[in-house]
Amino acid sequence: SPYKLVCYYTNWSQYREGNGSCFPDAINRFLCTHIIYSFANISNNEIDTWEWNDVTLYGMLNTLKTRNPNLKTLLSVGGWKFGSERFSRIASNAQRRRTFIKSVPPFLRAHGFDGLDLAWLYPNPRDKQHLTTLIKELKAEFIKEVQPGTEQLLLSAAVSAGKAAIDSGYDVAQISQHLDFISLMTYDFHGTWYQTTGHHSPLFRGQQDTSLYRFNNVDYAVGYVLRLGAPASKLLLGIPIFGKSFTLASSETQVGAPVSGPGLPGRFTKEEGILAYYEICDFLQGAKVHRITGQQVPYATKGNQWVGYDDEESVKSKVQYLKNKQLAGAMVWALDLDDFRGSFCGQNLRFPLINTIKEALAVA
Ligand SMILES: *[C@@H]1O[C@H](CO)[C@@H](O)[C@H](O)[C@H]1NC(C)=O
Ligand SMILES: *[C@@H]1O[C@H](CO)[C@@H](O)[C@H](O)[C@H]1NC(C)=O
Ligand SMILES: CC(=O)N[C@H]1CO[C@H](CO)[C@@H](O)[C@@H]1O
Repeated sequence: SPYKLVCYYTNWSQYREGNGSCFPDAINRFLCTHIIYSFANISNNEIDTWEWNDVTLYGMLNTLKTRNPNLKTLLSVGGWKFGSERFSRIASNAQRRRTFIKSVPPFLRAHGFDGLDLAWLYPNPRDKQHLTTLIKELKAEFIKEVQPGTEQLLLSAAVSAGKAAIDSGYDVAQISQHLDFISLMTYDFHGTWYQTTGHHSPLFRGQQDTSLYRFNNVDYAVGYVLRLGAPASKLLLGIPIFGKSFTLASSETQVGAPVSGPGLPGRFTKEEGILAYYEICDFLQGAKVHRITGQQVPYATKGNQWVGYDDEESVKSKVQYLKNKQLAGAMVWALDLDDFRGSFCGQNLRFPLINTIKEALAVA
């Protein structure tokens, strides 16, 4: 397939209980073209591990390449817990930036990674220029660092798909020039802050969406980032392997129904308002499934719980969409949220949802 399939793996999935626990050796080495390990820390302005056993896990991940030499692995730095402040401090100061940038290639090479992914969530207007400088200087360092017999390190970034966050944080045209690919996080468009049910990753604008919601869909975000100057050939469409759930406030269950808060935590992911795809497979037993007309995504309800998620049909629509737009491929968050054991979704197939994406990308 000419398309990229870039898959995140999260360092904390190892701690989920029982069959939710996911180590990198559970990953099928031919599933994705790129795997991104999230997240690394920065300490004393240098890239650093986060978990006590990260180095062991880096090793486990990178041995996947021994039987698939085409597989590329990247290390992602940042994330929500890391926050934005510390990135700001480093990126805004030439000395600190230099220290960070210098620390990256030896660290990646020592642990067998092929590149770096920046997960700065999220740069604000004061950071915009500094982010561009950071990316430009990282790329220059990667170019300088290449030795005969080694390939140039890859550089990518995860970018918000929210219009306001894009406007404040990113000089899209500038950063695109220096990045090998851009992962657009086209999900989390809807949450409890709206106090109503709604899908967090609809492909298109909904029929009832008022002006307030009109930017909150995949189609708008992709079109916007392309208009701002991101080349389609570098842009990846983010597909969530999770759903966002709500607790209903009344007997109403349609899109736009009032909610009293996030949905109940999943048995394994244990976080309110979010369910892994494999937890959704469980939830669907005895649930009512509906498709949202025009938005091409499903939601399911059971009792007072409501979840908007992606299934095989919706990911196929998204893949068709990205092909129509001639994008570079898909990014998925995250490997460990799919049915990686093949024991929850009833097909005895490991990674059913990501496999569906892979197969859809491969169809000519
Ligand atoms: C990450 O780095 C910061 C700054 O050095 C440090 O305070 C923090 O403990 C580190 N986090 C972990 C989990 O190692
Ligand atoms: C984990 O899944 C296997 C089937 O794949 C099942 O036999 C086993 O009981 C499950 N373990 C737990 C703790 O649920
Ligand atoms: C950056 C990040 O979120 N790292 C996580 C790695 O896993 C540990 C353990 O679960 C989390 O505490 C970290 O937050």
